Amino acid sequence: MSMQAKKRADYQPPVFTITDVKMDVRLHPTTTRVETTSQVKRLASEGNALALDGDKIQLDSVVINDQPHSDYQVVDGQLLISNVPEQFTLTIVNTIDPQNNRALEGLYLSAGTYCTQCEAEGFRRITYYLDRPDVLATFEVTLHGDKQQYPTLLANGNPIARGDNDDGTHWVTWQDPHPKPSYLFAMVAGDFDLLEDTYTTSSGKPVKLELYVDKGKRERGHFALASLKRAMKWDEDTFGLEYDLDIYMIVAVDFFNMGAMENKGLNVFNSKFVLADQDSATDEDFFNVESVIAHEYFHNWTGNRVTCRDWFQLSLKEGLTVFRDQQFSADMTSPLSNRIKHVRVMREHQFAEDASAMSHPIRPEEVIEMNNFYTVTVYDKGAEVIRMFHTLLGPQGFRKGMDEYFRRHDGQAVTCDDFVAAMQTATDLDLSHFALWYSQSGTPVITVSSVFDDSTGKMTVTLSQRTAPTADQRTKAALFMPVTFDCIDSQGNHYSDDDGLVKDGMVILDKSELTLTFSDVEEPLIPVILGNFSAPAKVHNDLNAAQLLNVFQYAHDSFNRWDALQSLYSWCINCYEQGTPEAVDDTIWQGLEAVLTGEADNHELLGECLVIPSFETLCQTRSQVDVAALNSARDAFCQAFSVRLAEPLKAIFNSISTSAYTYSQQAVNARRCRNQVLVHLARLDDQQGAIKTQFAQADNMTDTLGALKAAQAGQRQVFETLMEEFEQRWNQDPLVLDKWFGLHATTERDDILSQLTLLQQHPQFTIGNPNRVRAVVGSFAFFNTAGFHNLDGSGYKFVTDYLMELDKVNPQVAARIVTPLTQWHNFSPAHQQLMKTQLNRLLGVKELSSDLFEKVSKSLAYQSNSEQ
Ligand code: B3K
Ligand code: ZN
Repeated sequence: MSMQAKKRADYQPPVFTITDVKMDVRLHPTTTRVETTSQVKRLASEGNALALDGDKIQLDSVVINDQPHSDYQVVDGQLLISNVPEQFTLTIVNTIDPQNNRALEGLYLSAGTYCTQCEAEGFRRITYYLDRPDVLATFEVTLHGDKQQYPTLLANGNPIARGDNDDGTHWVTWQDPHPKPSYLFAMVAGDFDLLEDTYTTSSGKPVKLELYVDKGKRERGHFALASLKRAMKWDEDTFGLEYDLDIYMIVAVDFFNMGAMENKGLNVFNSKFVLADQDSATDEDFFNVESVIAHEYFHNWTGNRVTCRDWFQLSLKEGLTVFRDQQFSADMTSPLSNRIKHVRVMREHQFAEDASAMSHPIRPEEVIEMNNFYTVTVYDKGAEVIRMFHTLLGPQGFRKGMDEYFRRHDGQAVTCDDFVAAMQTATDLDLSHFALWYSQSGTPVITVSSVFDDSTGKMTVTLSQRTAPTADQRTKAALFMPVTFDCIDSQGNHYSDDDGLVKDGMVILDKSELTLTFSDVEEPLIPVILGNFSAPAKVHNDLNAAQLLNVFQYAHDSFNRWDALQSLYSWCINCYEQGTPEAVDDTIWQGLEAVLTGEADNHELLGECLVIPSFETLCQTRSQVDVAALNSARDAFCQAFSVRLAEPLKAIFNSISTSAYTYSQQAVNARRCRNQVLVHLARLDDQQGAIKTQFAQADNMTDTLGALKAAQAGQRQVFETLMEEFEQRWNQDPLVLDKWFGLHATTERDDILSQLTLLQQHPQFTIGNPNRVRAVVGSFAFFNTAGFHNLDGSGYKFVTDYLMELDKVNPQVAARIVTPLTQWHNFSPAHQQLMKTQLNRLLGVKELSSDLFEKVSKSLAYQSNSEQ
């Protein structure tokens, strides 16, 4: 494990490459034997030795061209083999220990299933190899395992042979004809329920679809399989992309560090993103299953066929694939709620990352631990950048650019620059300035200022942009941004600018400042910008409450309408924070009442508009946050919201019927809206009955959980009772129980730490399972505002103590959960001090992982930067 940063600028092409690999793997819990035979070829003259990556493996022998070779040494985790020919066959035998692999990287054995996770650098835990994405080889893998315990033996590609051995084991040989980097390698062995289907591609090729789930979970797999078929069809229709093997397999496992992995032909999934039925999964779970299934499938082209040259280019595949899955989900469900979902992720998490010590461009410049860079910046901001290409080029231009990208680079390992160059062929627009999005970190702020001259009837609106310095980069330049622009008056009339700079509702902001002029204006107009969140920016647009309500009423863009209410809520909460709640006067409450009554039947928009901005989102427009003050201001506003709007809220609640469950967009919108209303109603004393009734009568998990969340927000007594009932019902179902763990961990109560300790003693809890750990400790650190930020420092200490344990087991997950601590700079000095104390404790840990080391040390270094 190296604590040394690698730099993007230091990329060197490989000195050797490997073209074909044959592996023979004999599974054993603690001593799995791996024999790897590779065809190795020298590409460049420098250096004599072949340097192979390896980690936590025991080397048994090295053979070159059938001759034992002893001229090698292991230095800093690398196997250096000297005196090798220009081209040769290399056979390495080594042993690994899957059972004690609790980091869940490489080959591991958990809950009776063997599986692998190789991205980013996990293959080196299986054998010594050129473990870098620009070395592409074909693989043939023979897997041996006990026939009774592991009737299913899988690897990438197509099965070509199988047989039984005399000792009760059996074997299967798999061949993947597509050259691939080692990070896409996968093996699975276990005893599963299998769901099968076929899909015929648009050119008429049949593909076998196989979904492997835990025994007894078969019925929960149908939705995932149907989602896969929808994704396959969509990619053909939208991008002309077909699947390229005879078989596509998905395996769901319970122990997994993240969502899923796009291994060629053999995706491995966290069971959370496969298993779904109406009893056990919420609408959101269904949505996530479909979107992750699609995401991994789409990687087959954007990631696998065209892969990354080096890990700094990660956004090449991730940003693009997230954008593709977002477009798919929008087409399958609804564009508006999807867009709002993306924006919430950006505002709650990505903006916070950009403002933290971990700030990095979507194409990072410097990395210590690659696993730390699977971030909201690389993924979600990366997808926003791809979306801007789509906006600027239009759907047809974008498709043309994508076609060119595949034409040029199919089968290659390439860079983000290559992607931009392919897109450039599809547009007259010069994309060189736009490409700054790849190298500049930080969130641009667009400030809108307007001047109205009563005497001339002229109005000017100036848009200016500025990106503040970030931890990783001091100087910033103006970005190239497509900015949606609309201008309205208090009656809802829309205006065009004199010079026609706004074209089709869009203006390009590519300088630090841009001014638009409007003539024949009778009152100050209201500029409405960044419709559909057309660029990943913050907006300062100083509109008052009446103007925000006008925007809600008249703006063309639904996202702008939703956003106007978000700004209004934020403004109201600010009044409560400042001790002037009366500034939220009757006209505002009447305006909000009009929103509720006017949109009562528009469940989609209303369901979103009834969500008060989260604490995390509010933090992004504030600095040095006094946590208790902001949290109680938010609570007080929510309380007032429930009381002042009780009647229209009740009317909406009663108007939405709860008919038998279906997963259709209309039904999802209705449930979301009704459950959101219930959260507000829960704050009223007389609404216990509604919650209990819903809990008792629900025929689906969405409404059950809706009742629990409402009770958590406003009826603690009821909450406790219902939670007990829920636990009894779902005690044996860990995936469902995670929801229960999460609800307990996010409940704000004085004895929360002893509650957390109890949760950790629950028979279903284990530190070895990332889903459990995230549900309990992750939920607490990320979302229990009062508990985590308690000014006695106990929340920070609790999380830190836990991370010290977790880091020894699973550093990747530990490094995720440390994130809220590293964002100390958002909070008031008293919090900062307490958080930094805990970060310092972590830094003092002997043998801290590179994962935690990178995040903690950067975070503490940021301290000295900002104090300079
Ligand atoms: N490519 C994987 C993520 C791998 C994470 C490695 N720490 C899943 C995805 O983005 O589809
Ligand atoms: Zn991905």
